[in-house]
Amino acid sequence: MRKAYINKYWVLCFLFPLIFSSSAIAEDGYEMWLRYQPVANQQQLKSYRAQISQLVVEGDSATMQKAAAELQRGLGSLLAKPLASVIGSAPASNKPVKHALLVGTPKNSTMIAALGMEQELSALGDEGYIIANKTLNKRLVIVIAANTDIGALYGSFHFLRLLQTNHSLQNLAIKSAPKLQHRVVNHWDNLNRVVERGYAGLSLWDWGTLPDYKSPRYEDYARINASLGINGTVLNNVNADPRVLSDQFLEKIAALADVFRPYGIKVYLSINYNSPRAFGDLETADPLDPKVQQWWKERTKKVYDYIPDFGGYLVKANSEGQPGPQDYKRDHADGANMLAEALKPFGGVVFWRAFVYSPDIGDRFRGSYDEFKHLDGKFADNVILQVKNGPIDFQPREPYSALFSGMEKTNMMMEFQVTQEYFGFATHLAYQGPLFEESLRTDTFVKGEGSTIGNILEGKVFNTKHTGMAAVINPGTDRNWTGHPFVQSSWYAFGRMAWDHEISAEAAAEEWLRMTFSNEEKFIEPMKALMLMSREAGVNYRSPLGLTHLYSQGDHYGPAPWTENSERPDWTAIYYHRASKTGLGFDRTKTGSNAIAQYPAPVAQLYGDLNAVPEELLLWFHHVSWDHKMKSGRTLWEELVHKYYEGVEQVRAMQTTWDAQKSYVDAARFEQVKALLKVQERDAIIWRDSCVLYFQTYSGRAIPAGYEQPKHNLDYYKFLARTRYVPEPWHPASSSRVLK
Ligand code: BDP
Repeated sequence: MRKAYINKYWVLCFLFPLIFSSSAIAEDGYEMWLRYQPVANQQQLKSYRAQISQLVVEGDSATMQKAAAELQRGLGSLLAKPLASVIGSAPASNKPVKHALLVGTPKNSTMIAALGMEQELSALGDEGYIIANKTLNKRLVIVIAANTDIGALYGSFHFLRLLQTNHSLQNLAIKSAPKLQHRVVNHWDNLNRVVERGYAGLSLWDWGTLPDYKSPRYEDYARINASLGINGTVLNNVNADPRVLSDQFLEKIAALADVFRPYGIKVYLSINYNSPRAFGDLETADPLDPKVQQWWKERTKKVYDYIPDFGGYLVKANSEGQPGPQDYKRDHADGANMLAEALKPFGGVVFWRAFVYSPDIGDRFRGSYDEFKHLDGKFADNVILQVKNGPIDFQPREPYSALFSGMEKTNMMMEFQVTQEYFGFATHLAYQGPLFEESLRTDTFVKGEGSTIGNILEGKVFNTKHTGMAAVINPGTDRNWTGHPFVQSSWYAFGRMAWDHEISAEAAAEEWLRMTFSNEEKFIEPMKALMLMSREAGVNYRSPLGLTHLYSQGDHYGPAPWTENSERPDWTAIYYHRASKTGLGFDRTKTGSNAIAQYPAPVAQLYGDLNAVPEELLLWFHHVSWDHKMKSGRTLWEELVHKYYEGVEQVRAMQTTWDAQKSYVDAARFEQVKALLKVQERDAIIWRDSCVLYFQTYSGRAIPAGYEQPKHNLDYYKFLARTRYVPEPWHPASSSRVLK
């Protein structure tokens, strides 16, 4: 008796608070931003409950079933009570109960049809939706209406977001449609499940157990992406294994495509250009050879036999040792168009990567523009050039890739990187939203003011047929998908900006924080500031003022500005910073490589003028004297030191901010982020001291008084770099690193 009483007592006193107080729940980050925790603000909860009395989802397609399931799961949990629901085949009447939430399309829902929304919906296309308060048969209702089922699913996720972020449900008049067509995530997953530049465990795709076992993670992965409106996924690494097109793999890939399909996500594959040879079928992969063309037509048909709605191929050709059309003296357009022709009958597209820089070019900055500019207008209309945001390679800050303003007659899409290859892997906190925003809002002036990268991508500036945005993401078997919990935020921001490139980094950060952690204002404001500062902090302690690529070859984690030997000069660090006794930086003006001539005149003028170029890009374009006066009044040397020290101070400020959030965050995630910020502080100091001491050997100037002096000498930091832990088993640098 007594024992039973005690048990009940324990349940009431201890388990209940554990279940209902979000800060006390042990969370592992698996749910990402789809946590659907009960609305904490009691007044808000009451009003939501009053405004949503019943869920009516008409239409019984797989997609509508997913929308219904997500709403039931999400609303049931947010409102902390099961919701009365009518799901599936359309109710005969159009008399909803008061405060019903109606979800559907005019085609599959009698109630939505009765509202006569066709006109309003017509401008929103195949993926857009409306969320609005309406009156139907004198009853107040909320509708989520779209032209298609997938639009209704996107609207459902948006509606859940409104509650998750404590948005009012009154005067709702939301109309939303994506600004870009192809909103794609790229996985750099090898078929042996090692993820290139991944840092969050093994590949999600368990090829060994597919197609028979479909891990529940596959569907959760689809939910996460669909909640952002992502509609494509490239499953495998751009350094592609040809086996991915074999029947054995296609059967497995088809099983994944089946899971993703109801969520509107198409599967794409990275292909190896030499596949006809690798399969042992042909001696050549020359795109102008009819046998090669036929081979690709047949293989592509096979792909569509397995996956009828297959999206297309992503291709890294003639880049970093990958095969491509140039091996047969053909150009990139020949190569891409051959694949485009094979895909065309099925509606597929080619994402052809512009990340190409041949070893014999003088300035790598110029590389991909010089490769592709003369091919403008030569690509088939189902080829889309996938261009990294900057001319080099996902550096903490880059000026924009001149291809965006240079290729007027070519479909182009953006390639961003969410995985933090150059940003401290999954160890450092570095929200990438500000980088994406900066890039998308950059004005190229190519057709006058307002020719921003975002508008170019949208097809507003050059009027191209296909539009899109891709990001290299890093999810793996780590329970929280991304390693560092905050890498999730960059995935989130990417997805939101792929939907609407005008969404700000700040808005995306706020939504993510509210959904991922807490709606408490006292938490949101400081944490938003922390996130918005985190990218700049990473720039400051790594490569301020337009320095770039101060890494050793292969290992992109720690500092190695002294790297001077490699197979290629542009795989060293000294190639990029060009430090000398007189100054620092890469002259890309007329007196140097003249790469600035690749930009439209207003941009070339701005970047080419030593006194006008934005200081954060200074050393990208100019070799600058150590005594050059900066806007702050400091010399270049003093400013450089200042920035490196500022970066470390920013990490310390991030630590202080985080420490103050203990009461708003569950213990597991709180302690994890706290510990990782400690590592980040340690690494930031290593970056700062390595770089300042190294550049000092050229500047010959002292670290100004008032800054804490490095604890060790330069040799110490060089040794650290040689013995560093590199969590990349795929990369030669991690095994062949030797003590010399
Ligand atoms: C670089 C990475 C390399 C990728 C390459 C690419 O270091 O691992 O294969 O980009 O984008 O950033 O193809």
